[in-house]
Amino acid sequence: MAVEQTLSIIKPDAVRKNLIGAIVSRFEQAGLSVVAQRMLLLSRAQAEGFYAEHQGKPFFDGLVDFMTSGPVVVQVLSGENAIALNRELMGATDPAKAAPGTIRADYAEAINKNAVHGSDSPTSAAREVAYFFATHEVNLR
Ligand code: RTP
Ligand code: MG
Repeated sequence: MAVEQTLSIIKPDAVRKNLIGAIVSRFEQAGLSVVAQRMLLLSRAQAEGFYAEHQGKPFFDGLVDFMTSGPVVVQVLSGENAIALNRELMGATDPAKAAPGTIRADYAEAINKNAVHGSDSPTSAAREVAYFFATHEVNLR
Protein backbone atom coordinates (compact mmCIF):
# COMPACT_ATOMS: atom_id res chain seq x y z
CA MET A 1 0.00 0.00 0.00
CA ALA A 2 1.08 3.54 -0.67
CA VAL A 3 1.70 6.40 1.72
CA GLU A 4 -1.10 8.93 1.18
CA GLN A 5 -2.15 12.31 2.49
CA THR A 6 -5.75 13.05 3.47
CA LEU A 7 -7.55 16.17 4.67
CA SER A 8 -9.20 15.98 8.07
CA ILE A 9 -11.37 18.60 9.75
CA ILE A 10 -12.23 18.56 13.45
CA LYS A 11 -15.66 20.22 13.23
CA PRO A 12 -17.06 22.99 15.49
CA ASP A 13 -19.02 20.60 17.75
CA ALA A 14 -15.89 18.61 18.62
CA VAL A 15 -13.79 21.76 19.12
CA ARG A 16 -16.49 23.15 21.46
CA LYS A 17 -16.39 19.90 23.47
CA ASN A 18 -12.58 20.05 23.95
CA LEU A 19 -12.05 16.92 21.86
CA ILE A 20 -9.16 18.09 19.66
CA GLY A 21 -6.55 16.16 21.62
CA ALA A 22 -8.64 12.99 21.94
CA ILE A 23 -9.31 12.92 18.21
CA VAL A 24 -5.70 13.61 17.21
CA SER A 25 -4.64 10.82 19.60
CA ARG A 26 -6.81 8.35 17.72
CA PHE A 27 -5.17 9.29 14.44
CA GLU A 28 -1.66 9.02 15.88
CA GLN A 29 -2.36 5.72 17.64
CA ALA A 30 -3.63 4.29 14.35
CA GLY A 31 -0.38 5.21 12.62
CA LEU A 32 -1.38 8.47 10.94
CA SER A 33 0.93 11.47 11.35
CA VAL A 34 -0.15 15.12 11.40
CA VAL A 35 1.92 16.83 8.70
CA ALA A 36 0.09 20.19 8.72
CA GLN A 37 -2.50 21.70 11.04
CA ARG A 38 -4.30 25.03 11.51
CA MET A 39 -7.27 26.34 13.53
CA LEU A 40 -9.58 28.76 11.76
CA LEU A 41 -13.11 30.11 11.56
CA LEU A 42 -14.41 29.26 8.09
CA SER A 43 -16.17 32.00 6.12
CA ARG A 44 -19.44 31.03 4.43
CA ALA A 45 -17.69 31.21 1.06
CA GLN A 46 -14.92 28.87 2.28
CA ALA A 47 -17.45 26.35 3.66
CA GLU A 48 -19.61 26.52 0.52
CA GLY A 49 -16.60 26.00 -1.72
CA PHE A 50 -15.30 23.14 0.37
CA TYR A 51 -18.63 21.29 0.26
CA ALA A 52 -19.50 22.39 -3.31
CA GLU A 53 -20.37 18.78 -4.30
CA HIS A 54 -23.40 19.05 -1.96
CA GLN A 55 -24.72 22.37 -3.29
CA GLY A 56 -28.49 22.15 -3.92
CA LYS A 57 -29.07 19.26 -1.48
CA PRO A 58 -31.62 19.80 1.30
CA PHE A 59 -28.96 19.70 4.04
CA PHE A 60 -26.55 22.13 2.32
CA ASP A 61 -27.51 25.41 4.05
CA GLY A 62 -27.56 23.73 7.46
CA LEU A 63 -24.18 22.19 6.77
CA VAL A 64 -22.71 25.60 5.94
CA ASP A 65 -24.36 27.17 9.02
CA PHE A 66 -22.85 24.46 11.20
CA MET A 67 -19.37 24.52 9.66
CA THR A 68 -19.19 28.31 10.21
CA SER A 69 -20.63 28.20 13.76
CA GLY A 70 -17.24 28.10 15.47
CA PRO A 71 -13.57 27.36 14.91
CA VAL A 72 -12.45 24.17 13.19
CA VAL A 73 -9.07 22.43 13.03
CA VAL A 74 -7.99 21.58 9.49
CA GLN A 75 -5.18 19.08 9.23
CA VAL A 76 -3.32 16.92 6.77
CA LEU A 77 -2.80 13.33 7.90
CA SER A 78 -0.18 11.12 6.30
CA GLY A 79 0.36 7.38 6.39
CA GLU A 80 -0.12 4.05 4.66
CA ASN A 81 -3.63 3.94 3.17
CA ALA A 82 -4.40 7.20 5.00
CA ILE A 83 -7.59 8.09 3.09
CA ALA A 84 -9.48 4.84 3.75
CA LEU A 85 -7.94 4.40 7.21
CA ASN A 86 -9.17 7.83 8.29
CA ARG A 87 -12.68 7.08 7.00
CA GLU A 88 -12.63 3.83 9.03
CA LEU A 89 -11.54 5.64 12.18
CA MET A 90 -14.29 8.26 11.63
CA GLY A 91 -17.16 5.80 11.18
CA ALA A 92 -20.39 6.32 9.23
CA THR A 93 -21.76 9.82 8.53
CA ASP A 94 -24.71 9.21 10.90
CA PRO A 95 -23.30 8.48 14.36
CA ALA A 96 -26.30 6.28 15.11
CA LYS A 97 -25.03 3.97 12.33
CA ALA A 98 -21.30 4.30 13.07
CA ALA A 99 -19.44 1.20 14.26
CA PRO A 100 -18.64 1.05 17.98
CA GLY A 101 -15.29 2.57 18.84
CA THR A 102 -15.23 4.97 15.90
CA ILE A 103 -14.83 8.71 16.40
CA ARG A 104 -18.38 9.49 15.32
CA ALA A 105 -19.90 6.70 17.43
CA ASP A 106 -18.07 7.98 20.50
CA TYR A 107 -18.11 11.76 20.02
CA ALA A 108 -20.75 12.84 17.47
CA GLU A 109 -24.27 13.74 18.54
CA ALA A 110 -26.15 13.72 15.21
CA ILE A 111 -25.68 13.41 11.45
CA ASN A 112 -25.47 17.21 11.18
CA LYS A 113 -23.03 17.55 14.10
CA ASN A 114 -20.70 14.69 13.41
CA ALA A 115 -17.34 15.77 14.83
CA VAL A 116 -15.02 15.14 11.88
CA HIS A 117 -14.62 15.36 8.14
CA GLY A 118 -12.32 13.14 6.09
CA SER A 119 -11.55 13.09 2.37
CA ASP A 120 -13.43 10.24 0.68
CA SER A 121 -11.12 9.45 -2.28
CA PRO A 122 -7.66 10.25 -3.66
CA THR A 123 -9.21 12.87 -5.97
CA SER A 124 -11.04 14.55 -3.07
CA ALA A 125 -7.94 14.37 -0.88
CA ALA A 126 -5.78 16.16 -3.45
CA ARG A 127 -8.39 18.89 -3.93
CA GLU A 128 -9.09 19.31 -0.21
CA VAL A 129 -5.44 19.39 0.91
CA ALA A 130 -4.77 22.09 -1.70
CA TYR A 131 -7.93 23.95 -0.59
CA PHE A 132 -6.35 24.73 2.79
CA PHE A 133 -2.59 24.25 2.49
CA ALA A 134 0.22 25.38 0.22
CA THR A 135 2.55 22.70 -1.13
CA HIS A 136 5.43 23.83 1.08
CA GLU A 137 3.24 23.42 4.20
CA VAL A 138 2.49 19.74 3.60
CA ASN A 139 6.00 18.56 2.80
CA LEU A 140 7.81 19.42 6.04
CA ARG A 141 8.73 15.79 6.69
P1 RTP B 1 -17.85 14.68 5.54
O1 RTP B 1 -17.80 15.07 4.07
O2 RTP B 1 -18.18 15.85 6.42
O3 RTP B 1 -16.61 13.95 5.94
O4 RTP B 1 -19.04 13.64 5.77
P2 RTP B 1 -19.34 12.35 4.90
O5 RTP B 1 -18.38 12.23 3.76
O6 RTP B 1 -19.46 11.22 5.84
O7 RTP B 1 -20.80 12.68 4.36
P3 RTP B 1 -21.21 13.53 3.07
O8 RTP B 1 -22.19 12.74 2.30
O9 RTP B 1 -20.02 14.07 2.36
O10 RTP B 1 -22.01 14.76 3.71
C1 RTP B 1 -21.34 15.90 4.22
C2 RTP B 1 -21.98 16.29 5.53
O11 RTP B 1 -23.31 16.73 5.29
C3 RTP B 1 -24.15 16.32 6.34
N1 RTP B 1 -25.21 15.47 5.83
N2 RTP B 1 -26.45 15.53 6.27
N3 RTP B 1 -29.10 13.37 5.08
C4 RTP B 1 -28.55 14.35 5.78
O12 RTP B 1 -29.18 15.01 6.56
C5 RTP B 1 -27.13 14.60 5.58
N4 RTP B 1 -26.36 13.97 4.73
C6 RTP B 1 -25.12 14.53 4.88
C7 RTP B 1 -23.33 15.54 7.31
O13 RTP B 1 -23.00 16.39 8.41
C8 RTP B 1 -22.11 15.15 6.53
O14 RTP B 1 -20.97 15.01 7.36
MG1 MG C 1 -18.00 13.80 2.46
